[in-house]
Amino acid sequence: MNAQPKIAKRPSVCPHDCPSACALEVEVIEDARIGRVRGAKTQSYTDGVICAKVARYAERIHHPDRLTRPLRRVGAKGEGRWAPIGWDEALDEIAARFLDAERAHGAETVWPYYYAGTMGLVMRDGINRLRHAKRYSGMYATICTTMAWTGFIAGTGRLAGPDPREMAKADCVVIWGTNAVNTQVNVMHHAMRARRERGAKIVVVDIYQNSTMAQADLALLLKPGTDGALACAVMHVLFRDGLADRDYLAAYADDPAGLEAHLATRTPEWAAAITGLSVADIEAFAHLVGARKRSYFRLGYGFTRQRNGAANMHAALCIPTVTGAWAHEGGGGFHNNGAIYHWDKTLIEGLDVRDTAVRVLDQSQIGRVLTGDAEALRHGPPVTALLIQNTNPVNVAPEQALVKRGFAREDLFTVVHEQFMTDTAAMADIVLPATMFLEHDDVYQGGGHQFVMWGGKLVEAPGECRSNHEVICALAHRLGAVHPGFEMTPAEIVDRTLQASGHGTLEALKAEDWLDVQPDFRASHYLDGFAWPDGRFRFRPEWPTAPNANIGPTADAAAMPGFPDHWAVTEEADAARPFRLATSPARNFLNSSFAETPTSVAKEGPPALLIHPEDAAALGLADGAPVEIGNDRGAVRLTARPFEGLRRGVVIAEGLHPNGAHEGGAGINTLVGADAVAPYGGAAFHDVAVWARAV
Ligand SMILES: Nc1nc2c(c(=O)[nH]1)N[C@H]1C(S)=C(S)[C@@H](COP(=O)(O)OP(=O)(O)OC[C@H]3O[C@@H](n4cnc5c(=O)[nH]c(N)nc54)[C@H](O)[C@@H]3O)O[C@H]1N2
Ligand SMILES: Nc1nc2c(c(=O)[nH]1)N[C@H]1C(S)=C(S)[C@@H](COP(=O)(O)OP(=O)(O)OC[C@H]3O[C@@H](n4cnc5c(=O)[nH]c(N)nc54)[C@H](O)[C@@H]3O)O[C@H]1N2
Ligand code: SF4
Ligand SMILES: [Mo]
Repeated sequence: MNAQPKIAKRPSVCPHDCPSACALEVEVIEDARIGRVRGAKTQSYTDGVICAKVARYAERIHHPDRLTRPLRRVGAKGEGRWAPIGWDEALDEIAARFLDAERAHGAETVWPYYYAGTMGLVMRDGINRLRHAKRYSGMYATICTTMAWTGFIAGTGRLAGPDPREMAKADCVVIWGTNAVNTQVNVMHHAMRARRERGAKIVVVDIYQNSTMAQADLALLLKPGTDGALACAVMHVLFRDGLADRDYLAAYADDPAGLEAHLATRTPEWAAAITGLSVADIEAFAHLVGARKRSYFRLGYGFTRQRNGAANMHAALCIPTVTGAWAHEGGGGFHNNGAIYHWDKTLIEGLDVRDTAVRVLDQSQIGRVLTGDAEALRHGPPVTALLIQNTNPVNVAPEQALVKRGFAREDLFTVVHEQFMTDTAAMADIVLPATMFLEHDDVYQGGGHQFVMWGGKLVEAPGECRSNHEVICALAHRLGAVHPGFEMTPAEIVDRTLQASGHGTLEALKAEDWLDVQPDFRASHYLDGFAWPDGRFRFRPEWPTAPNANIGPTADAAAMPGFPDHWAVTEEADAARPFRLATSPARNFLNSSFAETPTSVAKEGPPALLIHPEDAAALGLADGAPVEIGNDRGAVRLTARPFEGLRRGVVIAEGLHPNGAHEGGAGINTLVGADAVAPYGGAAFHDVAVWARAV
C-alpha cells in the first residue's frame, strides 16, 4: 500500500528583491522538498496573493543546475572549465589571495560587492560587517533606489507614507511608473478591491501599453522622461479650476504661492507638446484627482530610471499635496516604507567598527571601477579582489562592455557566491554554492508594506551549499577580522537586532510570524507635519543638501529645477540614434533571477524588442525578424515584435535575459550608460538613445 506523502504547510517570506515581500505558505513534503507556494491569507497586505513565478518555486529550489560544490576555475577566465574543490581549500585560497592583495595595494583593493538577491537582513547586509572589520572598499548602492528615494524624501523629508492597505479605501488609485502587474502584483490586488468595492478609478502613467495599463480607466501613455511636465500641468489645472486645497496648503506646504506663480506658464498645452498626451487627457486626470480627495498616488521606480528621475518623482509627489489628499484616508503619496523600521544594524553590518575614511565606490560604475577609471576609483588603488554575493553585475549593471572587460582582467581575483552559474559566476576564479531562503534563517521587511517577518529554515540545502552568513564568518576567521557578529547564529543576530530596533524578541516574532509596524494614521499621513524642521512639504526642495547623500552631489545637481518642472536632461534621440529605449522588467523574470527556470524561459521566449508597427515597417522588420539596436556603447541583438501600444520612436526590451540569450552574447545593459544621475547617483536604465536596423 502506498503511504500518502506527508505535506506540511509552513510560513515563510519571499526573499526576492520586490516591494511586495510576500508572506508565504509553503508546502513542505516529507520535510525534504517543497510543493506549491501560496500567499499567506493571514497577512493582510499579501492577502493570499503572490506572483506565478514564486508559486512555482519548486522549479527553482530543486533545479538540477543548482550549484552544490565549490568550484575553482581551471581554464581561461570565462571559459567554463571548473574543478570541484573542498570548502576548506576554497576558503583558505580566498583568504590567502585577499591577504596578498591587501599587502600589495592596501585593504581598499578588496571590494565586497552585493545587492538584494535575498532581502533577508542578515544574508544581504552581513557582508558589510566583513567590509568594515577589514576596511575593504565600501559600495554605494545606486543600482535601484537612489533617484526614487531621493525624489520622494525631497518632498516629505521621510521615506514613508499612508498605509499601503489604504489603497483599497481610495476613490482613485494612480499607478505611476510602476508596472505593478509584473513587478508587485499586490498593488493591483488592493487597487482592484477599491474599484470593486468603491467604484474607484485606476489611472496608469507609463510609456507603453503594459499589463498594468491594460487595467486602467485612464491610461496616460507619455513620452519617456516627461513625467515632470505632466505633473506641472495637472497642478496648473488644479490651481486654475479651484481644485487646490488652499487651507491645507497654507498649513502644510512651504511655498504654495510661489508654486502657483511658477506653474502659470505650465499649461496643459505646454505639457501636451512635451509629453505627447492630449490636453483633454491631462485635464481629465487633473479633474479626477481634484474631485476625489481619496486619491492614492502609488509611485514606482520605473519613471525614476531617467536622468531627470529624482526631479520627476518629486514633481509627481507634489500633486497630492496640492489637492490635500494626504489628509484623507485612502489619500496621499506612497513609494516605499523604508523609514518606518528604524533598524539598528550595528550588529549585522559591524557599524561599530566602521572607518568612514575608507573609500566608497559606486555600484553602478563597476565597469569603470574594474577598468581603472581614476574618478570611479576615487583616485585610490585598483580593485584587484572581488567578493560577490546576491547579485549578477555582468548581466544587470550598466556599461556591460566595460564590466566584461573588467571581469576578464587576469590580475583580478574574483569570488562569486551563487545559487546558479550566472553570467557573473561564469567569470569567477572561485565559485561558492549558496543556500536559498527556505534553507536558512533570516528576517525580512516589506518595502511596499509595513510588516517585519520571520523566514525560518524549512528544508536542507542540496549538496554542500552554505549560507552567506556562514561564508562571511568563515572568511572573517581566516582573515583575522574580529566582531561579535562573526560568532553568532543568524537567529541570535536577528533576536539582538529586533530588540535593539524596538521590535521585541525573535521568540515573539516567531509566535506571530509577522509584525505590523505601520505608524498611526496621523503620523502616516503627516497630519502633525512633514518630516522637515518647519513641518512643511517642500515644493522647492534643497536638492544638494537632501538626505541620502553618500558620495555627494553630481556635477549637474546644482542645475536641478527649483520648483517641479520639465528638466530636459534625458538621453535624447537624434539623427544618429532615433529611438528611445527602455529596458523594463519582464513578468516571469525578477531582475536576472528565474531566467534559469524552464517555465519562465518558455513564457518569455527569446529577447524581444517591442517597436511600433510603422517604425518596424520603415525598417523592414517583420514580426519575429532579427533586429540589432546600438549606440556608442555597443550593439545588441533581439527579435522584433511590432506592437501597437507604443509611441513611434520608443522601443522596449523587457528583461532581463541572460547575456547568452542574445545572439552574440551582448546583453541589453551593453547599451545603458553608467553616468551618475542627479543629484546623488543611480543608473538610468530606461533612458537610452539607440539606432535600430534589420540584420
Ligand atoms: N536593463 C536593466 N537592468 C537592470 C534593471 C532594469 O530594469 N533594466 N533593474 C536594475 C535593478 S532595479 C536592480 S535591483 C538590479 C538587480 O540585479 P541583481 O542584483 O543581479 O538581481 P537579482 O536577480 O535579484 O539577484 C542576483 C543574484 O542573487 C542570487 N542570490 C539570491 N539569493 C542568494 C543568497 O542567499 N546568497 C547568494 N550568495 N546569492 C543569492 C541569485 O541567484 C541571483 O543570481 O538590476 C538592475 N539592472
Ligand atoms: N517580474 C518582475 N518583478 C520585479 C522585477 C523584475 O525584474 N521582474 N524587479 C524588482 C525590482 S529590483 C524592482 S526595483 C521593482 C521595480 O518595479 P517598478 O517600480 O515597476 O519599476 P520598473 O519595472 O523599472 O518600471 C516600471 C514601469 O515604468 C516604465 N517607465 C520607464 N520610463 C518611464 C518614464 O519616463 N515615465 C513613466 N511614467 N514610466 C516609465 C517602464 O516602462 C515600466 O513599465 O520590481 C521588482 N519586481
Ligand atoms: S510578488 Fe514579489 S514578493 Fe511576492 S512572491 Fe512574487 S516576487 Fe515574491
Ligand atoms: Mo531594484
